[in-house]
Amino acid sequence: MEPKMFCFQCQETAANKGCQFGGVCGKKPQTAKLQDLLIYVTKGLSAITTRLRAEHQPVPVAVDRLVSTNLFMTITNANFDDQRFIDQIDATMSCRDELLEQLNDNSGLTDAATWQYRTPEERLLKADEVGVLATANEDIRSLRELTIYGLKGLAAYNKHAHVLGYADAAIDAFLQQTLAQTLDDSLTAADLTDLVLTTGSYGVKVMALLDTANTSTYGDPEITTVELGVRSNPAILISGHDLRDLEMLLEQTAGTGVDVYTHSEMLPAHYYPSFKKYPHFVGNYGNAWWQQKQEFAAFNGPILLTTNCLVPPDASYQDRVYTTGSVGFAGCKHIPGEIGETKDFSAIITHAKKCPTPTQLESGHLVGGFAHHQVLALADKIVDAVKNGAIKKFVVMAGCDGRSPARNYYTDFAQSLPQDTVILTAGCAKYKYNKLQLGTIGGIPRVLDAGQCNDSYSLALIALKLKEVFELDDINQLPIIYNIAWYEQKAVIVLLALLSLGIKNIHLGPTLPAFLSPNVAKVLVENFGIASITSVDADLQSFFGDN
Ligand code: SF4
Ligand code: SF3
Repeated sequence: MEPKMFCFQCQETAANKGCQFGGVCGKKPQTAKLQDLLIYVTKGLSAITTRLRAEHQPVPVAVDRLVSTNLFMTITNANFDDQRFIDQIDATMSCRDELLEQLNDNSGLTDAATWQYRTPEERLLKADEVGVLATANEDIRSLRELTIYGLKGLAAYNKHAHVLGYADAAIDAFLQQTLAQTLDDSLTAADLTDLVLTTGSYGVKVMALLDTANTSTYGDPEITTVELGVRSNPAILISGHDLRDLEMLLEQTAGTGVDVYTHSEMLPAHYYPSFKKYPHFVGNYGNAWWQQKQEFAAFNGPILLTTNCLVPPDASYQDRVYTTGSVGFAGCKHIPGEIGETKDFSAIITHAKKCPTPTQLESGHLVGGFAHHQVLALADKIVDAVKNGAIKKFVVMAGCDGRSPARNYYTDFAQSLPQDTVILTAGCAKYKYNKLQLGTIGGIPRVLDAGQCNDSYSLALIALKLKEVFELDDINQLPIIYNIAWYEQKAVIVLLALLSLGIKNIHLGPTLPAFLSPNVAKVLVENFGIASITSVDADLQSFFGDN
């Protein structure tokens, strides 16, 4: 059968090679092609903005936001709505054409910067030509896509910072310049490898920017107990990563009798002081994104998806799913609102009032809030525990969760760790072990949750602080093991950021990315000691030896 699409950007790609007939995630071939085309015209726009900057001409902030939004929309499980992609392609092309007029020198521009279409058929024909497989050389393709996926993660975090009014012109310029360079056939594999590593260093910068945006706006995360049970009011479930959307929703639901619960990556919102003032902000409902079909059905009330991960909803609850921001699904109601605008959540609040209360899934609570500020406040206690041998090792288990049964490895691994180890986590990967009751060491929980995947930045800051306290020359001398679970492209930028900080011997699972060609994988193994996971026993042996 003739392939209908090609996408290999996430960990669940078909046969760990590529989705060719429809996405494992539910993405349709037509949607995949429109995403390819959106990326292509965004590269063209970026080629023009990069040249404008070289000519010392200004690039409007709205264009920086557009580029980040476009990349964000193509992240796994963000947007499945073809019309949204068509509108975005058209908006990007008209912005591109307007800026093209302003160039002093428009010679030798790439096709992506000038291409036009007249009919939907022409649009689809172009989409067929510009996908991942347009790069014939498998190593160049691998490095280009590794860069682009890193940039997608970077763009997502950048957009979250933009939403809160924080931007760094150098990050936007780098993002656009690098995106444009993925079209440059003169770059060698060595040039592209450098680009991958530089992308990682900008990953650190963007996570730092978002950390500043989040903590300046909502306060520093602090140790917090989060309820897992339900109350008896109608309620809204909010998922994804966008804290500004949560803030607007909490303000608009205050006093309405409608409660608000978090799902998946929104759980860490409870750790921020600013959100604690809302008595109707109840707790967390459910687990990581991939269990949403059962959990959204049981929630009974409306659900607001602010970012990935959205699973194409079942008909039984689709009318209760609302999307906003970069998320979309044809048939689900989309709540509009540009950066800086106040969104109107009245429709979802009215809807909630007509719904039964949530069905209780579990009871008890979780404890989290161990981002850098809180952990550094506990530094003396932690350093003493390391010095007196109560804590022998830290294990960074950040990243994403996913539906593959192979990921039970992470539950088993966490459970089998020696009692004198502490897990440092961030991202939805935590749901594999955050309800295990792994106990405490001298009052310090054995699972320290820093927050969302972008809060992996906190884990890096904690490592750097420990390096300073223990007066080490090399971050790799610390008693820290890295066993990262990846799924989508935000985990790619987290991984590249860790590499750029010089961290070596990271284990990555449950499989190595399909987009790493054998040669590119070899470079990562030889230069950074990256390894895939094997079995719990074998990995524990390799990390801990016979101790
Ligand atoms: Fe396949 Fe993942 Fe791409 Fe979806 S995002 S089409 S599952 S590779
Ligand atoms: Fe999870 Fe989608 Fe990546 Fe922010 S919600 S970590 S997978």
